[in-house]
Amino acid sequence: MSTFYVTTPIYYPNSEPHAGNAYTTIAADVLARYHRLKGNKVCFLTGVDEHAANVYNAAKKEGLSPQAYCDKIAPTFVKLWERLNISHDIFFRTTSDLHKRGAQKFLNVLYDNGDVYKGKYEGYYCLSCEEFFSEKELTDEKICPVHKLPLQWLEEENYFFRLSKYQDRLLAHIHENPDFVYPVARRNELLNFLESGLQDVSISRASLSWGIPFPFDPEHIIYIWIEALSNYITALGYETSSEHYQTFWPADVHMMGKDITRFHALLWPAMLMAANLPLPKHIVGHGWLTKNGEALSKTRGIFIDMDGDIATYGVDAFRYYLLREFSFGNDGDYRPARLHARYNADLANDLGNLLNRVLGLVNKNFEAIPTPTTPGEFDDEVKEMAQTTVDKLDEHINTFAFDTALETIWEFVRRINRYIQQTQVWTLAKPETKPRMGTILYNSLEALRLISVLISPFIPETAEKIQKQIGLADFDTVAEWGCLPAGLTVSKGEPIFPRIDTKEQKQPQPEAAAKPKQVSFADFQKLDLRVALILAVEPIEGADRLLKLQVDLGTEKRQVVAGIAEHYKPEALVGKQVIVVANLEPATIRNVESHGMILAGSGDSVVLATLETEMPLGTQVR
Ligand code: ME8
Repeated sequence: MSTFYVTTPIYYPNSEPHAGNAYTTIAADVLARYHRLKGNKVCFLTGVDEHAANVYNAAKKEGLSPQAYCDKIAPTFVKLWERLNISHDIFFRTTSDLHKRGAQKFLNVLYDNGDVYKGKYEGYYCLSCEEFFSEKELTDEKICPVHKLPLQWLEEENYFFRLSKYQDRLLAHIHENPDFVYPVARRNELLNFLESGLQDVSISRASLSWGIPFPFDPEHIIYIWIEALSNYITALGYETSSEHYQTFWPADVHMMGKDITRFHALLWPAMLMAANLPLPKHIVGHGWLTKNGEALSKTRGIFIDMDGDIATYGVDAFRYYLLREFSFGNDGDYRPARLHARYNADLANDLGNLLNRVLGLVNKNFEAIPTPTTPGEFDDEVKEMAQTTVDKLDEHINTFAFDTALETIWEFVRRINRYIQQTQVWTLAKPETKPRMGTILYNSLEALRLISVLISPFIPETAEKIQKQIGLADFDTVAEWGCLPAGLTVSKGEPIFPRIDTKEQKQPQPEAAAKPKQVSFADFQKLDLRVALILAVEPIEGADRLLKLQVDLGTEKRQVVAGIAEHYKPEALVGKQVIVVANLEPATIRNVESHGMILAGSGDSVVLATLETEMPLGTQVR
């Protein structure tokens, strides 16, 4: 059995956790759950980094000892992880004895191996980053580039770690292991930084009292980053070289935000080299979650209303939105309107309606899940796609492309919607076609079972709900076609994602938008609205908002330009049914001909208009 060890950063408990911490932890949770699904032995570590100056200061403000303050805040992290269905195996606290003893042993090893020496340090220090900044990184104001707060000038007799000694080995390691640091942009940043030269780092503080004392000089406490990074081994039982430690070290994935990739990809590996320990396999530094373009920050009080959004849309929709909407390495602006749109389009419509529709047809026409006796058109294509979906998903998860991973599953979801449509299964209830109807419904349910397995790392509650509705007694984790037993009694099918209309959407448009003039019914009838299928989509060079779509109207194919590029990725559109204004005068937009218009709701976000269930192409919409 393979092992898989994944970690999140240990977060500062200077205040309660925020959505940025949740983002990293949900991503790590997906990896942990995915590897458990594959039968791997998993250890998923998260925790809190308690010996920080910002924790000390926050405690002081509240008149509490730092320890009492940590004891108050640490449980708020555990509570959030429970709320978000995080499946961590260890919640680690750096004030635990296990960590203190482990960190001291690690320091002794570095010292004994000759990589720690005493010297003098002076420089500008950020108490929130717990990091010195060199003059060349700063402007005249000496403000922290991350927190925008004034830096402190510190001068101290310190112990130093010979980081510079490892420069060449680090360079070689990153060059020889192209997948050591994800994504590529982060790897390039590190290589540039490395090439400009590494300096030794100070690893002790004489002026502070809140921390772990040096084993060989108790007047000094261990610099927080050195202590914090060592949590990845101390939590496993490094101190006693426990069986757990031997099973799981080196880590497979250290997951984090881009702010701290440098510590993990340079300082930490150098420390491990100095202690003759193996290096973690992947350092993954994702982008910033922003609000109105600004980084979330406990220090600066910029928050996302996680509680409100989870209360409205549910935990799974929140998890889904975070991982589906943003490309993992890049920054992403959190927009409730987009969460809303994704909820209704991807979850309620594509997945929820599919389940509902299939269960409805089974209940109406059969006593239980029918036996597949009558293969027919499209069956093999669907089965093949099931396998390619499983394979592609593996590839995307292994490269931390969570958005593409979800899109891959949703392509399959939409394929099954199309399968229902193409086979017109609801018309097959007559005795002579009923065996075929049963087979199509069996295949659709098997696809839904498989989909429930594939989505389970991302949206575990939904996965279980689907399997329960299909009638499976225990959660089935087999991601292979053909495992669904016939004869199960399916449930009535309560909607797993009931459509949600936000207050804003129900409210009439503001007065400012003058009331449109009434039109006669005859005028309305002049519009020829038709159901169409999107066949292919391309961006239009030089037009960020526009996409060029090829659509099938049943009787003919058309090219249409639509201003939806900021709201839909091209690959997410292919296979969708939309409503087209078919008799609109042709127009040339940015040199591209457009023969019609696609209908969409257009407010804060843009959401395509669709029919509640699919209909034959070319059907008139009135
Ligand atoms: O740095 N978007 O702790 P921390 C996305 N204790 N992720 C974000 C984010 C945002 N806006 N803001 C924070 C520390 N994060 C150290 C770590 S590890 C040995 C020591 C996430 O509480 C992201 O993972 O400041 C980032 O790296 C981490 O929270 C920083 O958490």
